Amino acid sequence: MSREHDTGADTPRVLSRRNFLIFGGGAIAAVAAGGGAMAATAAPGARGKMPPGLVDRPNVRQLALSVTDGWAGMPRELPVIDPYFPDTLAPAPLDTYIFGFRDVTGLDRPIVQSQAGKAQISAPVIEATVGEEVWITLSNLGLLTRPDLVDSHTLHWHGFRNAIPYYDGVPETSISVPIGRDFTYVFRPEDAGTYMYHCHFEDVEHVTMGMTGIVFVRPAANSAWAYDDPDTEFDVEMPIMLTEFDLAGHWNDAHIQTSDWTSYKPDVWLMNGRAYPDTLAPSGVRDDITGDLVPQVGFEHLQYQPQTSKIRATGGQRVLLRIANLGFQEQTLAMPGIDLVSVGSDARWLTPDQRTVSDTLVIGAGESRDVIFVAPQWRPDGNNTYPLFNTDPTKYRGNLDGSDQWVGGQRTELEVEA
Ligand SMILES: [Cu+2]
Repeated sequence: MSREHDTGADTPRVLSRRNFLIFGGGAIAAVAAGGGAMAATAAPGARGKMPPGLVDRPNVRQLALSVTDGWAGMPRELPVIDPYFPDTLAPAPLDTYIFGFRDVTGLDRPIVQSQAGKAQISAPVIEATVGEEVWITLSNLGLLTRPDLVDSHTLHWHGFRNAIPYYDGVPETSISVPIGRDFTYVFRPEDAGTYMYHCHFEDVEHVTMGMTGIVFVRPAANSAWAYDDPDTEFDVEMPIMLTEFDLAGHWNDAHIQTSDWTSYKPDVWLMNGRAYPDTLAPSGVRDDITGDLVPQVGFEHLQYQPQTSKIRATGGQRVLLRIANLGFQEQTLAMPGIDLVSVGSDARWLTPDQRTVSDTLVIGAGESRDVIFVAPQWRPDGNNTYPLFNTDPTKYRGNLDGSDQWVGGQRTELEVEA
């Protein structure tokens, strides 16, 4: 397989990181530091829990996210890609350099600081309800493997219809958060649906390095409806964030090499930050004392990819898939034999005559879909798993001996339980 890995020396068309920092990022960071005095900020090491008790009134949901770098683990079955994978700088059993968000809500500040270098992919799901205010304090903990990179970060709520520039997280027009500082974003969601969030600072790089997450906005009427419509009622919901990794780009970032992201060529395709078969492994949890993510036994390489994509339901239950794509490619997913009813598209409710019923859905980069299906009845013959997978056979790597073509791709399954 031919791959191009540009050192950047012959790509004057592309604004390099350093040029960006000189011409844009430096000025932006200065604005951010100045603007931070107006907004809610605190120096690291200040007392209190995250978020630091900014407001005390009803209908305000307060969350805290930190941003840092770290290491993730791709499937053990993946073939070597010399020299990019596995990355020799990675601490075992991890193998791939990432940037990412962490949920640090409720943690003491020194504990938050101890999570520097422990990013996760994909980012924690943010849940909100129409009528609430959502305050999200973002703390930039810096990058431990690349202390030379003084990148700021932002939180951009993708698809949010009531955005104002101040809280929109686009650094060219607004605040970004420098290393060692906090900034609190305030949102007032008015429209139910499945949204996304991502960092918008050098966003091609930061997004593909792992700074992507899903936002659920629930209707005020009923938290078990996807939209303000009883036809969108569900029993079980599953977020599925689609992304891809060009592993050479991740290696380049870890090894202080420049990537030309215009030669982006993914090697693995992820659901919730994991490639098949890791998509099926159980979710990890956060230890609220140490602040650390704790993997399930036997899945230590998934410590920083805590979200499963395995769907579990009993026969007849209504399952809502909230699918978002923050990769750079369009993807087609299929669930053969299951009627997927589209009830929302890009966080917009679909009227009954706009809905489609198919076992296949197409989702472009930056788009989201809400689909509901009814789980089949449990079968005593033991055939109770139904795959949900990317239909493009080139978007898998396969394993070493060719016995499992699906390894490294976007594939999960529904398991119907008795
Ligand atoms: Cu960022």
